Amino acid sequence: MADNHYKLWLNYYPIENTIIKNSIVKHFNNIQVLNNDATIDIIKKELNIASAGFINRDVKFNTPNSETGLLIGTLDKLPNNIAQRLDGEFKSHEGFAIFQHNNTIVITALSTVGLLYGTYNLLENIGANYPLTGVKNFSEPLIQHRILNHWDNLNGTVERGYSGASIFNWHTLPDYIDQRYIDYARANASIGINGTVLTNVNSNATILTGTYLQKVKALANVFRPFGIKVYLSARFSAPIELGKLKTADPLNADVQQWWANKINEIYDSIPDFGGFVVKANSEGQPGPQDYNRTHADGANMLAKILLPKKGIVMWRAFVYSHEQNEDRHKQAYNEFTKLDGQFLPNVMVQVKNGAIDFMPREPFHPLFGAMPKTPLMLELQITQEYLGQATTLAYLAPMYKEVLDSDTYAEGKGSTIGKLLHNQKLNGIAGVANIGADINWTGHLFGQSNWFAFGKQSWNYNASPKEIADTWLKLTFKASDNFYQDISKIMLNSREAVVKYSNPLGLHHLMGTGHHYGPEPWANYLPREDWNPTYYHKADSFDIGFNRTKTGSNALSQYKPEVQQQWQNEDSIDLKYLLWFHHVNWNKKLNTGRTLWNELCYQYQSGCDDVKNMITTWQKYKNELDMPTFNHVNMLLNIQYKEAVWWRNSSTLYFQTFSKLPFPQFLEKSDKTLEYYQSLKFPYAPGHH
Ligand code: BDP
Repeated sequence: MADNHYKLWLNYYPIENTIIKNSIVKHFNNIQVLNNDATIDIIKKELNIASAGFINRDVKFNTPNSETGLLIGTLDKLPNNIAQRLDGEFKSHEGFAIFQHNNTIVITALSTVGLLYGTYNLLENIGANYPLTGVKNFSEPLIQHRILNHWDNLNGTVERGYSGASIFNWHTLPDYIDQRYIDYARANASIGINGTVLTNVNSNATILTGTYLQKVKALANVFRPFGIKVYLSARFSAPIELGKLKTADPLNADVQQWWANKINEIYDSIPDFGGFVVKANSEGQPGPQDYNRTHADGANMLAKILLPKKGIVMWRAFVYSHEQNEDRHKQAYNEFTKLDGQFLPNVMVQVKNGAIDFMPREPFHPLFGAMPKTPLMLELQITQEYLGQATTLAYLAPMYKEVLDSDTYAEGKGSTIGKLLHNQKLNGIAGVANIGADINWTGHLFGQSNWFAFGKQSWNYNASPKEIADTWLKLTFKASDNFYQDISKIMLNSREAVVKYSNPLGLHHLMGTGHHYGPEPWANYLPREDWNPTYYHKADSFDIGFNRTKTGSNALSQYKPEVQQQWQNEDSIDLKYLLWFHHVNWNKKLNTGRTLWNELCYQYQSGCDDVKNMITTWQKYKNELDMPTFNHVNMLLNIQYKEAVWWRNSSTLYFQTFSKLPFPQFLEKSDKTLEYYQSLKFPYAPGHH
């Protein structure tokens, strides 16, 4: 049967294993639910949908004279003898426990949202074919705020979105509640996402008008029972644009009053409104520095009003200074570390994983571990702005894990970013969404796995990318074990393949300017020097790479000494960061046995070979999949291969104009010239804004 994959990972495919099937029949035959609210209604509905899919039957609640198969209730409602087992265990109202008591499976939590998470967890395990006997699971989120950031505009476009228009239809809201909103909330709740910023960080003040707030309220009402709060991006100059004030100076009394009134108005409609994300004084956005105030002044002005309402401010650290001769890597750190300790307790400074901008690979952002008195929020990108967008299969869980496991040494060895976040009193992880109105939500079917992984990893930063991939595959495709194993391998290697054929050895920001899609390492025509690829690779006839050590920009000094030690020496640095920190001679012999030039060529080639292997592997399963699904991925992989070759050929030809060295034997030669590639005027240019 053709599958359009609208259902994401919530397929609830029929269970074929008879033992598992019988046990589900038994447990679903008498379900007792001890609470009652809108979230419980969702739980019941979900159980019905799942049961229809898994065993083609309705679930039965409160069947008389029959043993309870599934007992769902908050801890305070459970019979004492069962509740005792968990006394004092829960630290979070979102955590859940699933266990067997005699013949009954029990799902419990402190809140009904916890029960919802528990229910989804049980259904996921059934979907992934894990047996129910002896089920035991206790899970609590390690991070409080697990938030999607939509870069969605009010006109329906999505900045850096590659999967169709925005799912939020501001035109028909609040009267029209699209089924999509409900399905979106289901999907998010099923993976533990508990917040959503509806609007682009490049914000439009219109969202804060009364008319639009009614639309936001309608969405908040849909999302609330799923445990999802809504947030908005706040345009700093809104008091001028909407309030007709002459200034947006955060220390001005009228400005403060305007925001206080506005925030009251929001909470009147949405009593559990989450708060604001703010992009200020960055890429032309207005902000407190327009009035000679600091980021802390700006953030605190909003935070002070939000504090009694339990709202938060997520103040972005993605800024660059006007000092263009300062390495861009250093700018956010320089701006923000001096403000440590000045932010109100309900402010998080939202920091991208790396110091430049969501490159396929970056060393971790030096702000992590450098602001001990300020809660930081990690910002990851789910949409593949710099990773081939929606034509590329790049499973990002390994990248997220690499970031979360990065050791900052802030409090000695083992101060990983995941742990640092967890230890903050207030913490969160944001993911820039890859969701759009395409029927399968994410354009590339495998984009769904990144949304899924983001939820799982922001709940538990220790979660294994492999396990997440394996589960996602089983929930997404009905196929053989061989398929799951092979495709899981493809997924786990896929992001590395993109790194190799586009930004190998620590090179970065080599993409076409504007569209951020294909290669344009030669571009040097943008008004800000640090927007140009040539600024980043610094290739010349002797060397290539950005010297960020003491003898260069010394961005390295922003890291703790132990980290500096790992990266300061071009002989011992992990090759994946080599050209991020060092300007290295083309002929330097690396520990791979190859010279830098040959290694560079090798990486480009190896990335292309990986994509070829992905195609071969995918094609092995042609007969196991429905045709549209097979073709969708097959065609995209073939596009990806062309792109990989485009990156390889144009980059190696271009860098050869500096190295003047011959291509090694193993490099597949280009049948086109560098001039040809340079003359391409962004032939694909998707998502160009
Ligand atoms: C860059 C994007 C741009 C965003 C900006 C941001 O190209 O569209 O507005 O990040 O995060 O990566 O603010």
